[in-house]
Amino acid sequence: MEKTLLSIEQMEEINSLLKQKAVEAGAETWQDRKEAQKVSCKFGEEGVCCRICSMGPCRITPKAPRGICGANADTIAARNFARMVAAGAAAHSDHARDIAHVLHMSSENGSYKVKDKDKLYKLAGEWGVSTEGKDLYDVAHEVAEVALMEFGKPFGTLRFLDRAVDGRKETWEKEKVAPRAIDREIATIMHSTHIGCTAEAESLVRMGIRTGLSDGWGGSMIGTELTDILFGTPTPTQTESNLGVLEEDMVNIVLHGHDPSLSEMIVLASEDAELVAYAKEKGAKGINLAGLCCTANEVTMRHGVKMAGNFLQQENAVLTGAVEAVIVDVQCIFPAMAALADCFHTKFITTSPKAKIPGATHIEFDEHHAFDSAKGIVKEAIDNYANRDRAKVYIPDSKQTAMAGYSIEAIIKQLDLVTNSHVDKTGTVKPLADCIVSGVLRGAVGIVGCNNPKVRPDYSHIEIIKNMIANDVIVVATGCAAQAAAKAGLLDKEARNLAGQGLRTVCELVDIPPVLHMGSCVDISRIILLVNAVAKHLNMDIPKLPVVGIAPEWMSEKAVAIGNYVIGSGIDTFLGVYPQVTGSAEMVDLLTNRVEDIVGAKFTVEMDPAKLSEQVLERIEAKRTALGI
Ligand code: BF8
Ligand code: SF4
Repeated sequence: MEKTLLSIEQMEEINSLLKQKAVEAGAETWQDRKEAQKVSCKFGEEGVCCRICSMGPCRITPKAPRGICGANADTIAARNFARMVAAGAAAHSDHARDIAHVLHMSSENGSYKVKDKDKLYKLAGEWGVSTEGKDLYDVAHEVAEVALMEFGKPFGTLRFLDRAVDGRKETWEKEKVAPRAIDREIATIMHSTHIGCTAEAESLVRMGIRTGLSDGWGGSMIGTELTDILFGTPTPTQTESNLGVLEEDMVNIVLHGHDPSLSEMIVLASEDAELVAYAKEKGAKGINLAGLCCTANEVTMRHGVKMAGNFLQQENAVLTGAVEAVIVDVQCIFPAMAALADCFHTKFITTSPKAKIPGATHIEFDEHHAFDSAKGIVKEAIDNYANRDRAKVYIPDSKQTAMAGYSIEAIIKQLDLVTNSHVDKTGTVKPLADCIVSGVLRGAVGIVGCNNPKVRPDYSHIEIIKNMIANDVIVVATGCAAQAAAKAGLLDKEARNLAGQGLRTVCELVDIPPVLHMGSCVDISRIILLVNAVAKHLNMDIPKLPVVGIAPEWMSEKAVAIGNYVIGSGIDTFLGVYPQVTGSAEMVDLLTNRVEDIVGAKFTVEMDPAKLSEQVLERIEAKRTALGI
């Protein structure tokens, strides 16, 4: 037990040692910049600064309660919030669009192939794409085309809404928040928040939910499905986590970003015999890949690639002095990484025209020659091995074993271990639903999202997770929250010893850890579908279930889009960091109260992880009481 768990204090001690390395190297890190940004702008913090037109910027104060056009605090905060949703949905969905294009270019002899044929054919069936007598790749291309149409189709609502439990569909229709085409929802927000359009906070909140849903039940869901089709549906995989996964005597490559169409090819290239031999020629024992942020989640789920860490760990990876290349694509990449890499031998390689960063080495990834392109990038890293300055190397002695890769399919397979096939159908969520109804599990929470220096990084994730499992609440995690859990050892099966008796028994019977790694942030669509499956099984709408979403350290616009689709899906969502709307009493009331009348769920904000945990447990028990279970 001792060896698998790492305390927050131990993590912080490692961070301080690495910070010391930064000082020695004359390198700046996020802690320095946070210090320099100490006095944050109150107007920005409260969401009441508007710079939507060039008559402004206008800032709301008691003496100036309206901008030049007359917009008040409610309008301004609501517009700013809605634009965050639009940007977040755009990021997730544009990632998904790229994956759809990759599926469209997949072929028998190309770099990209179909790995999960069953999933492709299932989706083809769901979308009415005929498969009979057709070549596998013709089906793949047609499915990709249908997916691409979801972004801009002129009529109707998103296809995946059909998957939802009846209560959700009815609510979305009644409240007019059923998303139409994904791009359309994003464009509508940009239009409606232009000067002189919507001034009413409630309608902006509704638009935010609809656009959020276009991400959760659109872009993100398409991203997850098509990624599984191309690269395989994740299965439980053992891996290791934290900076101790870097190797002294190997070429260390850190993969950072989000899009598996790059990272999958880098994984293949790093296993290429010719390149491994080349690395050996250069004096290394081989090539060692490690992931950061959501890319880590993607490649660990499908290949067991080790995880170097989460969002606020990205600079630490370079500070080890042992990384030959950080290869990035899109999202959550500090622009500061370029200057930081310059203080070491590390090559910071950008690959996407959507995320160019000054000071980086830009090698554009060519998806049409994906494998060769990836090989070229990996070769850059190998060539850099000779430049490593051994005197600067410090690889912390910390790595925890972790289980990752719990797709819904994988979870159901584990649940089948306790399904009596003489009585019940296998391949369903019934055992999970039974455990919740009987009270063996009090409920389930999804813990997701980023790191944020506004709170003690990783501490909130870890404390809340521990509190949940100790109280027999099973946890599913994605994104940087999952990485925090991994670093602390909470994704190890042994962590079941920290669980309450009910959860521990379930974990033993079903052979799972108490915290299930379900993937990247795009894969929150998996969590939504799992909850939806339980709701369908129990024949009730999602808001009734003792299920809660928590984003203890969220920071990105993507997280705002996610929050909106999680509440839109009927799941109460607890945030550990305040959204920038507090300058508007109406927005606070809408998000933490009135929105419940619209979609059956609302936000709660609490920065203290102990108090937040208590409130979550109370909410779960209140839902149980209401159900009479
Ligand atoms: O999409 S949890 S810091 S890495 S935004 Fe970014 Fe936040 Fe991490 Fe993945 Ni998600
Ligand atoms: Fe000011 Fe209105 Fe322009 Fe915003 S839209 S900057 S509140 S004038």
